[in-house]
Amino acid sequence: MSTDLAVVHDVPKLPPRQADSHKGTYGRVLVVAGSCGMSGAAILSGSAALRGGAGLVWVACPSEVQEIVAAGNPCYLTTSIPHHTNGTFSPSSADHVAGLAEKADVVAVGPGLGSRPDVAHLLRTLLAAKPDQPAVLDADGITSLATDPGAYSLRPGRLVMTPHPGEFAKVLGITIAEVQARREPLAAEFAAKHNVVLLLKGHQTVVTDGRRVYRNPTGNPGMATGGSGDVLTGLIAALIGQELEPFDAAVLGAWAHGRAGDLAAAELSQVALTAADLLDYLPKVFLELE
Ligand code: NPW
Ligand code: AMP
Ligand code: MG
Repeated sequence: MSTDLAVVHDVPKLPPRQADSHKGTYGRVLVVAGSCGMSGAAILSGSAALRGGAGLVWVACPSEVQEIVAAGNPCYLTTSIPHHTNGTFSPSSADHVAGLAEKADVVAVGPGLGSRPDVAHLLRTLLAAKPDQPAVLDADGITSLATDPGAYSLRPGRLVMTPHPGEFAKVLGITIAEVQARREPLAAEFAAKHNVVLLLKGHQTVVTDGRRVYRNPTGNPGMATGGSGDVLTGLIAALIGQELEPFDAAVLGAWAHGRAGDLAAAELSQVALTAADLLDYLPKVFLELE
């Protein structure tokens, strides 16, 4: 199947900002992320959406971590998701999140949420509520739904999924070695089957919609550090909020994320690189793109 894919070489650009514009012009992003112990994932994704140029970012996180997440960045808004005392979500939590998504242009869902049946229910409710709204699904958002794969098809043509090989292996029910041996054909088959954009992370990240494929040349092993992927999730959502189509946003997001990692590694070393550094180097990447 991969031989039939059109290879994309050009990285799309964001449209230039117009003088007569305001924050509503650049997209309202809702990030649904975080949990006790993984509040950092929500902070990184929300901050990346801001660094990616989103006009307004809301981070919806479990109420028990809202204060921590709010303290992580003064530039996004936070909103809490009600939950049981053990951290799990009820059906009304799911309806609450679907209601929050009503006013967003794009949602970014999954980092640090936990991989559990109640998360799967919350995500199915959210994805089913607004099928035309673009969404980025990552991390626990992807693995929670492995038992409900029909949910991946709930936003035809509007969903970007960003698994690492371990997450994709769980979704497909195969080993990580099997994923790595056939990265491109497996990604393309999945993308075509569910009508999603599939971004398979790692050395030479692959982005495909089942018809086209982009092989990302940027990035380095310094990015193999906790939270790197959470940054990518928010970044891609921000690019979609600025009117890029999901495939184009995934391509530009993968390229810019890797480029930020390369610029950061050149000054800070691959060894010392952290996910927060990716946020700090994204501005240099956007300057290069202007
Ligand atoms: P192994 O065993 O290491 O070789 P998980 P996670 C494999 C949140 N985070 N190539 C890996 O393989 C995330 O958002 C929160 C090959 C292992 O088997 C998630 O919600 C942070 N294999 C949650 O934590 C910072 C690869 O996948 C498995 C691979 C769990 O996410 C950290 C691990 O996957 C984190 O982002 C590759 N390139 N990459 C925070 N500060 O709040 C991974 N694997 O169990 O889903 O663990 O990726 O850490
Ligand atoms: P995650 O595992 O979800 O935190 O995502 C890790 C991010 O860092 C992905 O965007 C990967 O493509 C990137 N990354 C990790 N290791 C490498 C590597 N060896 N070369 C290039 N990019 C990498
Ligand atoms: Mg991740």
